Amino acid sequence: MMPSLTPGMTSSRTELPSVGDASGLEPDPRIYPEELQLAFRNHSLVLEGLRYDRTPTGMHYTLTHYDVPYVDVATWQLSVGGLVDRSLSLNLADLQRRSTRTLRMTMQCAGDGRGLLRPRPVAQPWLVGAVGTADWTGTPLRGVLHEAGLMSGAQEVLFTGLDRGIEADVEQDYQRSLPLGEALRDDVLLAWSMNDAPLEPQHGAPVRLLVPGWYGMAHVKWLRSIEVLAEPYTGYQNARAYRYSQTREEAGEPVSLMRVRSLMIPPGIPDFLSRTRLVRRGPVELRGRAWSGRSAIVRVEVSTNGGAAWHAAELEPPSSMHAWQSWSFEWHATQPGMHELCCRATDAAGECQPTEAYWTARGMGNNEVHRVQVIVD
Ligand SMILES: Nc1nc2c(c(=O)[nH]1)N[C@H]1C(S)=C(S)[C@@H](COP(=O)(O)O)O[C@H]1N2
Ligand SMILES: [Mo]
Repeated sequence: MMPSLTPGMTSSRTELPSVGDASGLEPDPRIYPEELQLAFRNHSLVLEGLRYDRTPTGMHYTLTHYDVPYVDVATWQLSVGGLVDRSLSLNLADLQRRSTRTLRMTMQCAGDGRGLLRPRPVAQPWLVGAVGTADWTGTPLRGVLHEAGLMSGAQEVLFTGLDRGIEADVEQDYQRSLPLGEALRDDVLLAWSMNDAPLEPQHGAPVRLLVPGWYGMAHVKWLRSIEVLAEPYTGYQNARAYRYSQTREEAGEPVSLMRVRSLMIPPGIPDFLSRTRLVRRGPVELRGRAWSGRSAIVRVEVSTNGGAAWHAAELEPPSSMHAWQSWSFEWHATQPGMHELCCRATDAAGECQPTEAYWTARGMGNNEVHRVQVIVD
């Protein structure tokens, strides 16, 4: 049941080891060593980190499909080409001379919650917390595209990173495209700074794309080229990986804007291994964050009995249009014993987090209610 990584299997692509069966789904809740290896490389936000409106950089989640590339800023260049009047080649100083903008933005990986699914899609086994909020500084992409001059027939913009690897037997650069209309939004940035400091290597240094509202996969790190296309891009990350589908073969809908979500800061103190919480009898302040890339959050509710009854939480306005909102709820913990605390948010479009997992074959967009086990002492 537990295949191990096979050392030295590098001679031919057909010999790359695979985990689980061909469907990529695993009914056994125990994770494979290969998933654990990914989990160490790609860490989530510790839930107590939800206390900070702006996530300290080292606490911000990170997700890298292949390797973090080593980039020499002194020689780094960003090329802009394709359906443009003039191709550009820009270095970091060229970008930083342009108009700059800073925005506070919440970003979440589309795969967050994948590890909670049954059966489980075998990939990065996020539980909860592949999310963070940072102040990002950069220059609007729109200005750069206009300087290059868009030719008629331009439809999409393709972003390529400096990282390369193999997924589903396809050797590839990490690439994602955006529809032209999204790429021209004035809040889509070429960003070189996170939380008032130069980007750290794992977050895409020297320059990454930022697309507020979209799940993480759109925010291409270690940018090396921007290419304007006449047709929708059909590469792996757009056409196959980030899809909502019931089987891995089915095309399904593309993953784009973040679905409504909320998380709770676990109250009390944790048991080291299980993370079950211990709280004292009496008033307990429950707090957390809620966000949606689709529309504003209008309501957050809390349940203290596993979702049998829901109560409205206090909701604070966001510190910025693209940032999560803080919520709080005073719980009177009177009954000793085990309790399951839950939170769920509803957005202005009427979307509410489901009680059951949102299951897709690639484990995208699972926004089920967040549950925290607590023992009242
Ligand atoms: N070049 C490149 N960009 C990338 C990725 C990647 O693997 N390579 N991962 C994407 C995914 S899936 C996510 S969730 C975010 C994570 O950004 P972070 O590591 O800065 O939190 O980066 C996105 N941009
Ligand atoms: Mo992601």
